Amino acid sequence: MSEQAYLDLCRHVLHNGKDKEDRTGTGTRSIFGHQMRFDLEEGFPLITTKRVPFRLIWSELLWFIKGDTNIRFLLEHNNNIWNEWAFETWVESEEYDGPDMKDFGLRRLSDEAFAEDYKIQMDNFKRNILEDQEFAEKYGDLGNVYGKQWREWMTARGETIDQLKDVIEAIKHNPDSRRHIVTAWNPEDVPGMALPPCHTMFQFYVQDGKLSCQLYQRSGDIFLGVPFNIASYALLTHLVANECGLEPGEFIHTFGDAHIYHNHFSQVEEQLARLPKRLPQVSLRAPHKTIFELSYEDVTIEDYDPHPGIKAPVAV
Ligand code: DHF
Ligand code: TMP
Repeated sequence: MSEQAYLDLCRHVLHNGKDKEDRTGTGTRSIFGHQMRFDLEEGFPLITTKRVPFRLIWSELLWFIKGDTNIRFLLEHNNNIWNEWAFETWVESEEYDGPDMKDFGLRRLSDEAFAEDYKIQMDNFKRNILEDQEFAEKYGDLGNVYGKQWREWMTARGETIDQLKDVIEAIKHNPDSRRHIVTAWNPEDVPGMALPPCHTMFQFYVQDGKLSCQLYQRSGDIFLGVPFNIASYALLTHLVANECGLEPGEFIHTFGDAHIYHNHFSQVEEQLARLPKRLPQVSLRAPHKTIFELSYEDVTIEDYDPHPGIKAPVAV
């Protein structure tokens, strides 16, 4: 069963990982180098041992596919997963004149009065992004993150490369190629990004009418981010396969630093005590549209009957 690969990773890191400090000051238990395989014919790999909100995964992927890097699109879809990284740029700017938000990621966890101030500032920020176009353009943008690199990589000559469109054309016309690669890691742009890409590069592979995808993820937050990343790339594989007249094959997930944050340990234990259920199915309502014509309503998840969600704080 596909999900077992994920549960095995959780157990492996919890028991055999080494404790390691990290940028966020939270602390992690970590390993370096790991690979999981998901056979997409067995079902759609949306984790069932806790509820994972598919609508957030699909709206984020749609945002990448559209080449968008501004959280406004996400907020319009009631998706809050990138807020903290845009908010950080706002509260560090000269224009911000509210209470000091330094280290808000950690402070909101231990200081209740601060957490209230933070919530007020974050709610204001979100409202401004949604209601004020100029503010959104200035402070909603995360830099040249995934969408920009996938769809509009800037060349030294001042031209752009649409990596996603090119790779789809190449899969259609030269399926045996070993060069079906999209990379989000643009070293020139990394310093200007709110968060350098975690899912950095992926490659497609065609065999026996099936399309497989392998992702290299340099850094994986096993409890929060990784279930999203698995489902996101599995969905991307379905969408690209559909467009190329292929069936989905395997999703192969390769990691650099795979870690569990110290404040996620009890949540991981709780999840590991549960038994996986049958995997759901993804359904494309408009199979004849190209990937670039899809809208939010065109993709749904069916027969998803997970265990309840488990909350955990995200490290900023
Ligand atoms: N930073 C860290 N430390 N870990 C991440 O996984 C991460 N992911 C990012 C940006 N920065 C990150 C983008 N993706 C959540 C999931 C994915 C994600 C960001 C956040 C998250 O908090 N998921 C919650 C539900 C959130 C909600 O319902 O709004 C979860 O329980 O899965
Ligand atoms: P880092 O840039 O210091 O590696 O921090 C990024 C953190 O975010 C790290 O815990 C990995 C996590 N992450 C994911 O696991 N998946 C994602 O898609 C994103 C954006 C981040």
